[in-house]
Amino acid sequence: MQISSFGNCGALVSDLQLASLSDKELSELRGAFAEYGLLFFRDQVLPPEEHLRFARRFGKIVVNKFFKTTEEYPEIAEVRKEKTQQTNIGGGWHTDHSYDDEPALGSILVARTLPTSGGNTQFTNLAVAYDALPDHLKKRIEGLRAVHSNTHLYGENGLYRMTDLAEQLGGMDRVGDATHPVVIRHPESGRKVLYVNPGHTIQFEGWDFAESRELLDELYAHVQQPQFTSSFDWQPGSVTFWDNRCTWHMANNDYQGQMRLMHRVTLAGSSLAAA
Ligand SMILES: O=C(O)CCC(=O)C(=O)O
Ligand SMILES: [Fe+2]
Repeated sequence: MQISSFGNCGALVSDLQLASLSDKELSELRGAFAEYGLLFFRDQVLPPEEHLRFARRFGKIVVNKFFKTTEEYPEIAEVRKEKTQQTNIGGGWHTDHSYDDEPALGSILVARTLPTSGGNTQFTNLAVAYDALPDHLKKRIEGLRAVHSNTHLYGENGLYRMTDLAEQLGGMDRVGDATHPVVIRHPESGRKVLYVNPGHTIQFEGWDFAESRELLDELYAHVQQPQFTSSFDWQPGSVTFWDNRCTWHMANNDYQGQMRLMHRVTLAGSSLAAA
């Protein structure tokens, strides 16, 4: 097993097959996951049963409340864009499930059908971005908590409900909010992480919306700088495993007229403690 850093965020793991990991490889992989928060794999043979088996070896699966699942495997969410659809899933920066009290540990995404070009996924690392924050911003966010929601996306009149993705979504009655510390201590790496994201964070607890917006925008501009980000070019057989506690991702929507289908399994996490 070889691990090399990938762009400015994440690592490419080679010389291993996720479907036949030894216990030793699994423990090395856990170490790499804690260190990088984002692992890329190429040339994997990972049919749905093996996708689920790998996920279960790593942790407990949690099912997304809104995406359709595959017919056969209710624990695999379909990230699907048909040729005729304009809108894609996850097309803006976000982290998965931060609106839950116990946000997902991570997501394992497997490429099933890819466009001939485009459809990269971009990532950014929130532990590195936190460390690089200017001191005045670190001071301003110390001790704050933020509200994370999905109502503005998946609720009645939510953003996604207004798009041509609507018929693919369920769970309108399952919307809800959670609050988390703005700077968390990562449960495995022990690092401080900036835990807000453009998709789900709506405001700081006890602040008004406009005031929150201003500071959130300042933090978001910092995190999106190229020195913290990578862009992954999917190939048949590619797999990505990201840590939702310390990364953001977004799926590029630059392949109109072509289909793209990914399978996602999400791992359950725990409540997040302030750093
Ligand atoms: O399709 C992608 O590349 C990522 C979509 C997404 O946000 C997700 O699967 O969580
Ligand atoms: Fe996502």
